[in-house]
Amino acid sequence: QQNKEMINRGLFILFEGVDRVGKSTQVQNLVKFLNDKQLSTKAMRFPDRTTPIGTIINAYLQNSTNMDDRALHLLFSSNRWEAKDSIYQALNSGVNLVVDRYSYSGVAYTAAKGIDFDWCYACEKGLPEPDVIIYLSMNSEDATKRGDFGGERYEKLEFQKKIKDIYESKLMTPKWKVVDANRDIETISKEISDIVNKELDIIKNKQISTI
Ligand code: T5A
Ligand code: NA
Repeated sequence: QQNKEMINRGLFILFEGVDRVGKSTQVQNLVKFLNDKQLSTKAMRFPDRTTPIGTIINAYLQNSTNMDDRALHLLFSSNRWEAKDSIYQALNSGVNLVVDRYSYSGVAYTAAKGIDFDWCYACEKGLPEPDVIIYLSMNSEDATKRGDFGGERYEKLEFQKKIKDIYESKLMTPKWKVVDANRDIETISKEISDIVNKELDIIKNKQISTI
């Protein structure tokens, strides 16, 4: 017990943004940066396609199944709830988590289909809240020109613009760190590691809040 209180909890760092802005690339670089500093850090991603729920989501994303929009939304949300305990476990044991998409992706992508925003948000309430949210920003035309764009169901320009609008007009708060993603990978990584370095000291002993 006493020993446990001496461990600083891990930081919950989230990357958000539309398709192809470079989230997975930056997650990898930040995990490496933190581990190189001897700060134990793990990557996590949503959807987690490895669970039974994730398998259903994956089939949908690869255009091989159809599903009601709300049913799908609840699966994406469940896929986060089923990870809740392991998120707390990691943070409470001092492991930093660098997470690729989370609740805000869930809300933005479903609301962009025309489903009520508050309904979309409600399922996320009570999940552990990220300490730092890094939003990778670039215009949709440029994002769609990046590698492999167009392979999955949501990768259509008009839909990407709607998602971007919901992120930026309804989800973003002053706390979000907006990073220009239309630069070379190393420049972006440097800006992000500077942001995270600052937050490491500020957030150290703050309680984990919920959405
Ligand atoms: N979704 C997700 C929901 O609808 N609801 C939910 O609740 C959740 C969690 C799958 C889909 O599911 C939706 C959102 C998605 O449509 P995913 O598995 O995260 O989500 O999607 P991915 O296809 O894996 O990833 P993204 O398309 O979002 O791409 P990333 O991770 O933003 O970009 P990344 O790093 O893979 O890079 C893309 C390409 O660009 C290059 C890379 O080498 C790569 O080729 N690149 C750069 N090129 C030039 N300059 C840079 N700075 C670059 N950075 C990367
Ligand atoms: Na990705």
